[in-house]
Amino acid sequence: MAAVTPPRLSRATLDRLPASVARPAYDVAATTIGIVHLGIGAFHRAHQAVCIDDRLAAGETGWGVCGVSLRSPDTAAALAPQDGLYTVATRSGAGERLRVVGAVRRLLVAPREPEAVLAALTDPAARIVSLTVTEKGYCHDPATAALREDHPDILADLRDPHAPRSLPGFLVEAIARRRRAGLAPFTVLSCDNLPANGHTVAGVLAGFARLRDPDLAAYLAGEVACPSTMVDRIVPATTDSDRAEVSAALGLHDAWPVMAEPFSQWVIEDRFPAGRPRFEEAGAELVADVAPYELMKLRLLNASHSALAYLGYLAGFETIAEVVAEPDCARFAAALMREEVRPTLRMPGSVDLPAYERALLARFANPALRHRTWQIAMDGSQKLPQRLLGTVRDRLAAGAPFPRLALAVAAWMRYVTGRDERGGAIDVRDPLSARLRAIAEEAGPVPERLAPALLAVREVFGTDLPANPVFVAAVTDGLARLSTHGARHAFRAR
Ligand code: CS2
Repeated sequence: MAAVTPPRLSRATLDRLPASVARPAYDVAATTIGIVHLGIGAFHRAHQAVCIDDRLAAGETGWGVCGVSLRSPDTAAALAPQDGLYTVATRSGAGERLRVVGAVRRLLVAPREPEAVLAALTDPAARIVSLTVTEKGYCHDPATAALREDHPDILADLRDPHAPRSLPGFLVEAIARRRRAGLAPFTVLSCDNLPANGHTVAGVLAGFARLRDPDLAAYLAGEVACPSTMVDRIVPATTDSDRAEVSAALGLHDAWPVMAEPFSQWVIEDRFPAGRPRFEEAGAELVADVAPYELMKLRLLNASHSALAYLGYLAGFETIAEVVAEPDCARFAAALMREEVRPTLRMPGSVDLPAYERALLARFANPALRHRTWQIAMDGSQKLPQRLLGTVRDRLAAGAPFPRLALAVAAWMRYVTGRDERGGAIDVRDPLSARLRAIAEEAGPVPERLAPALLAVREVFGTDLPANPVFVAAVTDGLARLSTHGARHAFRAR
């Protein structure tokens, strides 16, 4: 017997939802767009959009979101027939809560309709352009944060600035058009896991504008606000079984629900000349300086996530919860945070780092989130600098040891060779994967050769780290441990 597909989630079917499912407490159709979001993936939908949904419900109805995909049309294809509605499934050992979010009012796909995206960005009502385009979307050099002028998308956007494809290309063209039309610029709100993300995006925009027109670069520097933010919520990729389970619970088909942990944090630098929703009334923290919070999150959460992902993958674990269920792996992460990272952080007095670290381990252990080590291992060349290497530099400057961070870097090296400990192929997803693999093949497996060969990748390690004998020795030692005893044992030995 053919399975009966339930009706689609949409405005017309909202009233069929079971009472247990939360839904927009406002007239979704009556809201208007005030925010254009570039990179409408699962993270935005589980994080910023939920906060905005709360503000729409509180009556700030001019801040709906126009969600733009810079690459794949998949999210738009899933959500457009649902009037932009989707479910956030909050999962923990205590069970699951479902909430239908109405904040995303329009969906666009940049490669298919670049003019429509530019029109949305130049609409006078668009006062914030927020971003979750992942590290590689910034077209920058991760080690220096400068715009990569040789990036293929940047070269294409310089040749044809009026039909852009990159993030800097879209934003600079939109700002130029607004300026010509006498419209105030929007605030650019980066919500990516980059240190000083506002400063970073301002830097790539300035770099791109300078190549186009120095006068535009000066305008940008003087007029466009790019506040920094720290964003945090663990949001694993949605699987087909998640889709089926959520649709069954709704009694309606949701083509792309998002899965999230209960925890959510958003710290925002309060610099919005064009106005903003009262994010603080939806749980966000508005502060004068986000930098300490960003470092805390990148160096504690994301660093231990990446360390557990590379070591855990090599040791044969599929999810982060499985890794930290092993006492010696959990001890490794706790010691990495306490002994190697914590001494490098300077936090406002109100922040209790030991409590934050304990809470992280509890979040990683969430049994209901199947967050795959393979997912976190993606794009390591773009993630390592801000997650691990900034801390390493601080430790080197202080003459302090960092064996666990070095082991994590070594595990990344093992991982990008593309072969696991049993000789099986690893599906390495990284913009540099082909180059990294070629370097590893040329160097061969001997740690004394493999370590310096990969350390020469300047975009990741800069020029200082490969020249530092203490760092080179620590990473080589980590690789030697991995190849002699394997990752499972390496967790234990530390
Ligand atoms: C993870 C992050 O995939 C990854 O690299 O470390 O997405 C992490 O889950 C979030 O930053 C948590 O806020």
